[in-house]
Amino acid sequence: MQNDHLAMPDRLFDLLTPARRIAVLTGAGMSAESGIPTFRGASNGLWSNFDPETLATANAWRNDKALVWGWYQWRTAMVEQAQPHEGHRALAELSALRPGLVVVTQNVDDLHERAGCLDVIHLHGSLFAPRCFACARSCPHQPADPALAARPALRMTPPVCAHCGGFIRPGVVWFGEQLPKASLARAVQVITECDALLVIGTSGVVHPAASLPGLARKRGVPVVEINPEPTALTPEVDLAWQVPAGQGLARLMCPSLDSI
Ligand code: BV8
Ligand code: ZN
Repeated sequence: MQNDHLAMPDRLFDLLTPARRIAVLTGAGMSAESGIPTFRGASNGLWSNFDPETLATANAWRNDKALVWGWYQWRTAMVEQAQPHEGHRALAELSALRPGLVVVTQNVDDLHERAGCLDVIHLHGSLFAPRCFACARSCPHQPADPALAARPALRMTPPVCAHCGGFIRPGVVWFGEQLPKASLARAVQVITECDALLVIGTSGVVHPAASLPGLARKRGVPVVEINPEPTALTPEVDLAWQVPAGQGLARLMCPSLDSI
């Protein structure tokens, strides 16, 4: 075994090379190397200063919309200043080699799209699709003030809907809310029909997303996890490559680009 801790497991090629319909399930760890805190990360996790139950729920919004809106403006400012990393770009390259590749993401950022991935399913919505809490009408995304990236707990009054005067909410799926039906249905279809599944940067604790890899697994489709830490999904995967997404995916795509 090479002493390079990033050494690609030999089996990875055997599992991926024959695949023509690759599906990729990503979580917050996929954006970590772009500087976006993960949800459950040790020190700088998004939840380290806040508890999901106090912020990412409709009740939190009803109780303190200024705190919730300020938290999402902080996150939006961070994402707007972030850049896709080599792992995002490697997935875009892989999608050019395997045109059927679909990214199913739990993330609400736009880094996959900015890296060039053309088919991205957002299971948990997007920071860039705000809508009215009262009448559900979408409203145009306004870029966040870049200065907000340094102010995670600033309270901010949300804008109001031009149509009904209700408050505008982030276009994300909160805990206790149903996932968008069409996105979930297509994600189930894509993962049910894929011939290889990459699971990247997710702790596998949030449902129903965490149950998606099982749909591939039970059909005997190779499931490969890329995550520096073991997760709730690790026991179920065929291969756990414990490396960061950016470094691992870049290694996967180069120099072996033409042999995938
Ligand atoms: C639903 C958008 C049902 C918002 C998110 C009570 C009532 C209703 C439902 C429930 C309930 N109790 C439990 C549930 C189910 C609940 C759930 O699963 N809760 C969990 C906490 C137990 N699910 C829901 O509520 C879902 N809805 O069930 O509705 C229903 C039915 C009928 C009628 C009404 C309702 C909705 C879930 C969606 C919640 N919204 N996000 C926002 O962003 O603010 S979830 C949030 O967690 C993010 O989307 C995030 O992506 C997601 C999952 O977390 P991960 O992505 O895995 O991130 P995490 O930090 O945990 O892990 C990071 C990983 O990356 C780690 O493994 C780390 O090792 C790794 N990593 C770190 N660095 C790197 C890396 N990997 C690679 N490279 C690196 N460099
Ligand atoms: Zn409205």
